[in-house]
Amino acid sequence: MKFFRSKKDHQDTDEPASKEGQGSVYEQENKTENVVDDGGIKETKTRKEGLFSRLSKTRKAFSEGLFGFLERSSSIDDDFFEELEDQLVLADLGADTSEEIVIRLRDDVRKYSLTDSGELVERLKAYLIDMLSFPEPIDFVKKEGSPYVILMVGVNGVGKTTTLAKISKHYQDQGQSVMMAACDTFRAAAIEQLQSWGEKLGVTVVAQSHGADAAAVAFDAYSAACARGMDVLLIDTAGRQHTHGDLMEQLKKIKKVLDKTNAGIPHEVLLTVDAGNGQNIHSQVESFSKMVDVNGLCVTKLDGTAKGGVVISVIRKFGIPVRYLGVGEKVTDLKQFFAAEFIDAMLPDFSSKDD
Ligand SMILES: Nc1nc2c(ncn2[C@@H]2O[C@H](COP(=O)(O)OP(=O)(O)OP(=O)(O)O)[C@@H](O)[C@H]2O)c(=O)[nH]1
Ligand SMILES: [Mg+2]
Repeated sequence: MKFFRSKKDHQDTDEPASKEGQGSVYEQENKTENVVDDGGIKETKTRKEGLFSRLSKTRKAFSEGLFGFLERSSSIDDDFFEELEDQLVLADLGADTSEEIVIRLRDDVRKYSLTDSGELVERLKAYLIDMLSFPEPIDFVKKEGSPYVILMVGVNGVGKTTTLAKISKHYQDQGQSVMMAACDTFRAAAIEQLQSWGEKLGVTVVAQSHGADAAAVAFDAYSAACARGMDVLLIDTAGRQHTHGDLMEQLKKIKKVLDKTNAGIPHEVLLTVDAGNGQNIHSQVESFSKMVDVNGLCVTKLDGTAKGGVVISVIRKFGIPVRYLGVGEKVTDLKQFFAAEFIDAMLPDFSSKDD
């Protein structure tokens, strides 16, 4: 029998693999309807409109090498696993995660005498979903007497301000009142950029002048948000290189001032990272976490050609959940992160041709 000549019909599995509990919100929000025939490829309506279609370039970058390799392979031996590991590293999964996955797959092949390429990919998907699964995200917690405060941090140009605007829209769509704080007092025109988003979204922006103390702006904004009984306060901050000590200290000060005002705020410190930065993201997560206890990640620019595997390696290494994915420049181009949906969008069903 030739290896990797699957007779299984993997095309029937358009529904993403999901883990009980983890995928339930995703499944509820993405009930599939209308099957659309798109050039011979059957896609559900959900897939066409959702993350699957937005990640088309990333999916290609992520899975093309891997699938090409599986198609070329004719047997499972040590060389096969070695190259499989290389392919996972090339897909930006990082060396440790790739090694861990290959160890698990090796075990499976031995234990279950696997010879089916489709089954191997399904197992790979299940392991990835397992690695990425966190308890369902708490999307919004109404805090007694305090708005829900989110501090946006990250290096320059990764998409912090745009993501902040997208998150504002996300909460507004749920009927929450939102206020913004312009704590990027460093970059010219940053305040105006946030004010412009505020105008578009009908959100009040608390700002001082260029060069003002960012922590003082955060304090003012928090006081104003409390006084007006706002549900959510989103704080924009200046982009800073994680290696820049003074700027990182400034970020710490913003957090300290907020925490003094009301212990436990900000409720979320969201580090925005650009998927295109690949494994560099690891050092960003490390440095920002040390300074401000990052408890969530936003991964932007996944609509581009980034491989996206870094999402997997970062979660694996730091145990910090990814909360949002940026899939374009528009205010609606934001997706909440669900492991099963993400893996489904990154790894299409694999089926090999019959002889
Ligand atoms: N394609 C794409 N572009 C994005 C995404 N998110 C942000 N951008 C673009 O990235 C550029 C920088 O976005 P900003 O939101 O200003 O980034 P920032 O991190 O606030 O930048 P600084 O404040 O200068 O550090 C803009 O052109 C955005 O439109 C995304 O998910 N996809
Ligand atoms: Mg900005």
